[in-house]
Amino acid sequence: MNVAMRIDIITVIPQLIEGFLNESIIGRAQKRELAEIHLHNLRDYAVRKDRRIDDYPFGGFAGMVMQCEPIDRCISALTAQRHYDEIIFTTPDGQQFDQPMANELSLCENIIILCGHYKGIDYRIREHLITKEVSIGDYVLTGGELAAAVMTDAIVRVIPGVIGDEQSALSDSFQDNLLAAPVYTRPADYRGWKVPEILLSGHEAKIKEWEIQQSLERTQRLRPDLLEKGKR
Ligand code: 6GU
Repeated sequence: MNVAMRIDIITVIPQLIEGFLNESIIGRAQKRELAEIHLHNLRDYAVRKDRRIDDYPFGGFAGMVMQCEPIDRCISALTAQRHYDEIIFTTPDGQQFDQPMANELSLCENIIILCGHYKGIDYRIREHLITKEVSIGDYVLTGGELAAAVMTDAIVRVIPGVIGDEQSALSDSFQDNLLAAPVYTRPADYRGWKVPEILLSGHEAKIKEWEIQQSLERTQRLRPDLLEKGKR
């Protein structure tokens, strides 16, 4: 019996992630019990009466820093209930998130994603509690929530059964370091813009060959770096 993968997201702005989780493919994955995603408001674990979870940095630097105690209390409450395979922190200086990482994380039973904010979190949390630091790209977001949403989406979508057609996730762009071939639907001729003849031929082997060739050509032209990556 398969149990749903569980993702716990710790954030100061749960509303930012909430809507997206309950919609479309990710919402359906949860209803079908293929994935279980829980949001935790870090302010519920605040130790101060004003529910603040940040404070001034030692050393007189600019900005605010998320304190150890609320984060430790929240993570401890979770780890007391079950084992977590990874405790992830979203941060622009983390390891770059990509398809192989999404695939790997989708095999986990339980993961925590802690969303970074302000100038960052007290570094001791990163040293003692975090097992993996992840960035979604070389740009800076105002907080880790969108990064957590991006990661959750990519992870959940490769869980077997989440996407209707099992083949479909495997034939994605990036899944084998290749960009996907173009796709078309009816009508075969729209304003004189024609669908490639081969796709209408019904010749399965030739169509497959066309798809591979298109895939290679587009990768070579648009993302030659992926072909290099594939060789490693
Ligand atoms: Cl994970 N967090 C923030 N704040 N900015 C980012 C990011 C994460 N990944 C890319 N930019």
